[in-house]
Amino acid sequence: DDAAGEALFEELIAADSRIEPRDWMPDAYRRTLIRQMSQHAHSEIIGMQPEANWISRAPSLKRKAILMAKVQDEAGHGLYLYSATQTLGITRDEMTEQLITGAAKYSSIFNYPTLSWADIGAIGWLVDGAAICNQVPLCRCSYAPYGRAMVRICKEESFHQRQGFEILLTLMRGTPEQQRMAQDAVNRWYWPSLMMFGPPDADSPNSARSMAWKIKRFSNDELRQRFVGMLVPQAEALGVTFPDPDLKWNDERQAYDLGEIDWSELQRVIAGDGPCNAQRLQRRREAHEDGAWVREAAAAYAEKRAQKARA
Ligand code: FAQ
Repeated sequence: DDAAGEALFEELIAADSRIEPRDWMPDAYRRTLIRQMSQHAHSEIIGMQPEANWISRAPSLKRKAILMAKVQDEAGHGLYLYSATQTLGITRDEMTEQLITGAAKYSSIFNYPTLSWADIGAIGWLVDGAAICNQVPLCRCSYAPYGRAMVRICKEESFHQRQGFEILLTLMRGTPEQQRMAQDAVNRWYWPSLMMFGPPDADSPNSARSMAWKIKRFSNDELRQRFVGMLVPQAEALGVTFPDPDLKWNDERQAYDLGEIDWSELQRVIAGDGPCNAQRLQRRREAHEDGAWVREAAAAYAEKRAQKARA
């Protein structure tokens, strides 16, 4: 019954153990996981678009092959995450509907344009870097299917991040124009990558409960801080700077002080008013419509097989 289920749930959470799909769980726990995991899946799928924009213009065959593999990895991440989310009792069709009608969120970061080849480097380094910082703790998420999906996803993201770093390193060792291109991409992606961690803790309505349930292991600000700490030495190695004159080491806190983040920009982009929101959703809707014949053919084939089995 519910009382026994709830007691077991609390016990498993307190013991840092895992909740499996068939275990009893509070409705709000289920809802918050469906929310976060489906948004995460949508982010992976929408996140294919800014990078796909450069597949046909990659500077060499090798770069093109690597970029195609990366974009395919993102599709794979989206698919595992949709499958993991389905274990909570929502269908793939429902999730797709929420995405293409604009009812569901996806990460703000994928609403920015990719203006030059250097953006592919900056995305790998900064966006995949932020994704790793946020997702490594999710490998220990209390909901087991999410944690398990994250293990493989994080391994692939680490490769993506090194790939981005290496693109920027190559540009920074190139001509002055290539160096300017790399610096310009870093200037444009730096602040949006910090916004990927979500609003500041004081304005994060979901954090306290998600941390108590051990879905999130660290707060938005803690992870953002950890990310900047990781980036600074890498930026020095690359020879790029960040567009934050107030960024400096604070000896007392043993952490970097950051300049003011423009939170109104994050709110605008989440609300649908970023540079590419309309284009991203439009493309996703077209892809869904273009795939209608595949879904119809698969359904017809399944029906035919079922009929044969009955006969
Ligand atoms: N964008 O109360 P909180 C990738 C929403 S990485 C849009 O703090 P929470 C890899 C939030 O949903 C990107 N919305 O919420 C890749 C909530 O709205 P709701 C995906 C945002 O959940 C790389 C409201 O604001 N990663 O795809 C954002 O506790 C390269 C209040 O916020 C994940 O999804 C934002 N930046 O913490 C792919 C990781 N920030 O739902 C391709 C999993 C906040 O109540 C290429 N997710 N919101 O209507 C998480 O860790 C969490 O959901 C947070 C937000 C940290 C994003």
